Amino acid sequence: MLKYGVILACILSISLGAKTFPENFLFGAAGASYQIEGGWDEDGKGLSMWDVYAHTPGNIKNGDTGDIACDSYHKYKEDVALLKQLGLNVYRFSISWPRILPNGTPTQINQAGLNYYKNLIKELKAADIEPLVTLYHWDLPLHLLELGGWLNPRLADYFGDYARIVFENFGDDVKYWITLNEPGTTCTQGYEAGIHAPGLNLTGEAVYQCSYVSLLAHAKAYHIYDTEFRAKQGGKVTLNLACGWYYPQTESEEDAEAVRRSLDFNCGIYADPIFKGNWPQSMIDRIRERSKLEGYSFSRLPDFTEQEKSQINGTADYVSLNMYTSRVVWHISDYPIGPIPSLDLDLSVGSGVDPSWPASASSWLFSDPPGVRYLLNYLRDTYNPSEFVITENGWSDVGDLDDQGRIAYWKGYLSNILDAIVDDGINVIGYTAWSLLDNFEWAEGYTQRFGMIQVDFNDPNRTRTLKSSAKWYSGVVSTGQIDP
Ligand code: GOI
Repeated sequence: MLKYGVILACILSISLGAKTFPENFLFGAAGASYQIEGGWDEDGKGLSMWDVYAHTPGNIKNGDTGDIACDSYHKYKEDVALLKQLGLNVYRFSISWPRILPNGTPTQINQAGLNYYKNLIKELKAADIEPLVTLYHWDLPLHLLELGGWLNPRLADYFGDYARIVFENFGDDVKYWITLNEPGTTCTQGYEAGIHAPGLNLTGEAVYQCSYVSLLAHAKAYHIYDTEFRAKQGGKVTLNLACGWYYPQTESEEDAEAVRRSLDFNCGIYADPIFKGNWPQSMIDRIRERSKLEGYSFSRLPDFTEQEKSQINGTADYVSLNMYTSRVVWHISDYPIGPIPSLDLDLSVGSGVDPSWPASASSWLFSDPPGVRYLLNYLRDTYNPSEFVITENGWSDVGDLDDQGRIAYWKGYLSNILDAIVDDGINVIGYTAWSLLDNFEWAEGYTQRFGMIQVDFNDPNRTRTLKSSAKWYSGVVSTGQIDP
């Protein structure tokens, strides 16, 4: 009966012109090691900077940690069964660097760590679910933090050695790789704002050094894949980009400039180097100028050598885009030079939101569905990548099972993504919703929930329960249409 209903609905909607996602579109969900695995000190895993940061009192709401999280280290089979039950065909997860290399270096390889991911991938393959794997989603081995973390250019070499071990072990089964998740978030929240690990407030300086080192590390891993693995493994590698969309507050030329600067400082900072071989010109010019006025003999934004430019240029086989929200921005006439430089002073943009946008439980996240379509068009026009995967997009609330706010959000964003595909001809080949499970939301602990599946963090079993949005999303996946 239900089957005929679905067929009838399909015929009706085709005749009414409802749009359909492409035949082989990858529909899935995402998660990340520190946010879901737990098992923080099990079976030979080393410490990451997030273990230490979360264990330090005062850093995380309610003193929460990722020590157990969703316990996916033990419950991964249940996670895969849920993905399968929902009919999803791609799972985005990340590998914990210190679970495989306890001190971050190849001097010790933890077989139990390799086995965990081998088993997870085997389980996914058996369920016909494509793994989309992030090598690094913020859990840096502590030893490498002590060696300078993302401020030490040698981190690129360490990351390359780690990437090689991952490609060697899993590359036969993984065709979509992401090197680093949202380097911009680590560099701004971890080194500028100091509210993510490693908790440093080295404003206006470390943020750019961190971005520079992140790009070197990404490029190192990309070329290792290219020269040692691509021919036999045939996968794709990219750097993840977290971009928002920006609207000008007024029609003025200054506010139009503020939009361009916001795109450059937040998105172009990584997209320009990997697609065009250098920082956005607005960043080069502004940071050099302000550094000079501050008395520096060099720019706080590191210059790339010609060799580095060519090493970084062209290191994206596809775009992995995390997109959540939009901002309304306005120009601030250049901030006066002061004793403490910062990215905000360099950027000189004010920002807010449109009062009509629904607010989530996260202070920064508002729903503006058309923003994703504008952004996809902008990225296509600016960088002309061959394909896009939207690797994160999601909504936070406080965890209710009947999560109508999340459904409304995903409905709006997916409709706009579908319009971008069908009407604008943009090659979006996949979408992994953030997130499969409620999980450890970094500095917010477990106070904000992004999952389509609820996890009971008070229950030692970490019982998983489908929310309304999971059922709704499952319908989209099975019909390829937004409102079947
Ligand atoms: C992902 O990062 C991540 O990959 C996942 O692991 C994670 O679980 C998931 O998202 C969900 O969070 C109030 C201009 C205070 C400057 C409001 C505009 C600070 C600063 C709003 C807008 C926003 C998600 C910090 C990407 C960092 C939150 C990137 C989202 C800082 C604000 C702002 C605000 C602003 N971002 N992050 N911020």
